[in-house]
Amino acid sequence: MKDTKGGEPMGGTVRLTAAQAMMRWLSVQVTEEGTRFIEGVWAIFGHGNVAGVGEALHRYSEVLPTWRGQNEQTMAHAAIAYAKTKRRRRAHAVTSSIGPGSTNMVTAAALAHVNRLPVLFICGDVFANRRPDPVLQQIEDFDEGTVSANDCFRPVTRYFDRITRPEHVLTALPRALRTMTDPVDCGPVCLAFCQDVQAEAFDYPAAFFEPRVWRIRRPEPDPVEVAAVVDAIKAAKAPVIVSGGGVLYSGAEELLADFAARRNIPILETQAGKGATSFEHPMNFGSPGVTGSDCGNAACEAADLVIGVGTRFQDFTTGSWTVFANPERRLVSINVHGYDALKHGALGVVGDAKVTLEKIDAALGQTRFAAADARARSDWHAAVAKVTAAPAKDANKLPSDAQVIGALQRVATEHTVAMCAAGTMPGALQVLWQAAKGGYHMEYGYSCMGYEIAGAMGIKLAAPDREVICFVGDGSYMMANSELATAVMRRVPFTIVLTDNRGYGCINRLQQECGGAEFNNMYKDANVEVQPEIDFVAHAASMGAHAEKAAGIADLEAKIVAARGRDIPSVIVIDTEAVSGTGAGGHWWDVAVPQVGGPERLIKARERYDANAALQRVFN
Ligand SMILES: Cc1ncc(C[n+]2csc(CCOP(=O)(O)OP(=O)(O)O)c2C)c(N)n1
Ligand SMILES: [Mg+2]
Repeated sequence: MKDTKGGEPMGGTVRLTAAQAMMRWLSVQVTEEGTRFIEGVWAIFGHGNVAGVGEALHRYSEVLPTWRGQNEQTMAHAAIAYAKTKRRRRAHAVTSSIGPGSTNMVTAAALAHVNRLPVLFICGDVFANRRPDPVLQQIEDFDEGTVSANDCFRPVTRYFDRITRPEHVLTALPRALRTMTDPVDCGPVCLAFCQDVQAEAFDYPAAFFEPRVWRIRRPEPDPVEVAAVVDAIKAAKAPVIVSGGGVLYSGAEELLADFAARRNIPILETQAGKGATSFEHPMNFGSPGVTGSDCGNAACEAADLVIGVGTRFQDFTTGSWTVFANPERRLVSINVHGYDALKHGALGVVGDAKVTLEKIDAALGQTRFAAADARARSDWHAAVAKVTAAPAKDANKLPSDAQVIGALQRVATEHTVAMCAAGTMPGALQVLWQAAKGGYHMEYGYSCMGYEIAGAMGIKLAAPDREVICFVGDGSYMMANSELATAVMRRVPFTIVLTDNRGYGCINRLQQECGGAEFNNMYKDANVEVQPEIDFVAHAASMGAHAEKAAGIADLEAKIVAARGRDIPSVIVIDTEAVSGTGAGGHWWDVAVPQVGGPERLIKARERYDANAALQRVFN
């Protein structure tokens, strides 16, 4: 029965194509604040989505905007950075044609999966009716008729569905939104949308298109688990808190800062958690592990209780499980997912970080620990000041990455966000960057080269009032830079600091630490006929960005400040040296060194490796 009121079908059914139904439905899924959960859709069209999804996006463009990018992977990076900046409360969709457009996004899906961030992949798929088989870009599996290129998304999405009938939209879409708005399961969703089905009509129930509010719930912890953790904290003498991304997603920043201050518990921030507590907070001891601060790692080594809050305990955080070295130490993990809460033999509490901390706090009474080592903390700040200080005026050598960070530090405000993903800078920033609250965005779950520029655009779209500083190495820039053109077109301003050290500096250092010869990382050690002279300024300028080269650290500072007035991205290229790395802090990282073979440096490296590996403690 068709029931119309004021021209709009009500109560009965609405005849739409499956793609039209999808876009219409997405346009009315809202957050508690009343904004669309899926703000809009990044799109590159091909035969697998132009006629179905493309037509539908055009039809609903007033209520669900479409944005054109340059590469499916980097469009998805922008989407992911947007969702991370919005603390998973809003997201973007990305649509691709079938085949290469889709598989271009598999890396981005993995990135979102590791980082537990919501993004909706709407991938064109082969014909459900199989009439034109094999359609252009169909991979054809010899053994399985239902396999398509989109099956690559299965291990890297939290929900995967293939829409092979128009009515599948009725079940697939609510499941997709459920996954993206669930704090426990939150992650990427792939809806593989058969291209013929996109265009097929169906009589959808009109009620399906009623607006729906998606509230992010706060799971309460089990009281017995809370009590066990409270007992463990009361029994401890020297606890530390490892503060991860979950603190930000649950909005537990203030509570955690206050909890730590009242009870004298040092906070160590992971890459995902950095910036939850301002660096000025007296209990902020920097970072733990491989890219840890000296005072932070000293606190970790002495700790008899490690309290993880919203952390996955990845190897950088734990120094591959060597940094929490006290033989008496126990591990507590507060996490919204049991998978993380029970890792490595931890005493776990499954629950929202904020609610769980509130309950632990209430039950702890007056528990307060001996004053943390304020001297170690101030010594650390002095060490940071030393490596980040501006070079002497007459210094006739290239600046280090640490000095580049120092330049930003001196001109930064409370609005500045430093962002990065791969290379030397993530470690250097975690150790050295003194972040104001909310002033840090690092993709270090997947550490994906090429996230940086598109990611910076995504941050700026989510937080227009922030000054976004994107650190990118020459290697990452070469891997993916083309969303710079998108940012120019869309007038999304941010500042890129491109550190050109002529190669993969961080991996070159790692190679040597592992006893290897310098090989295939820096251009000087690569199999090339001529050494490249890549003009990054000209390259970035060709896409319409404001681009210039900084003559040195003082000039870099001036250029960062000058960029603030522009409405387009600014790219500041600076030549840097590749030897120093982070320059301070640090801890062992498990990267396996060959067990047999020479030369001497390799044998020595393996001896060091064995000695460190013997210190690993992988179970509580
Ligand atoms: C997609 C991808 N490929 C490879 C790596 C491994 N990797 C990590 S950092 C790096 C080199 C980065 O070079 P650059 O951006 O120039 O930074 P630098 O260390 O020289 O400052 C490589 C190859 C990665 N993280 N991501
Ligand atoms: Mg480099």
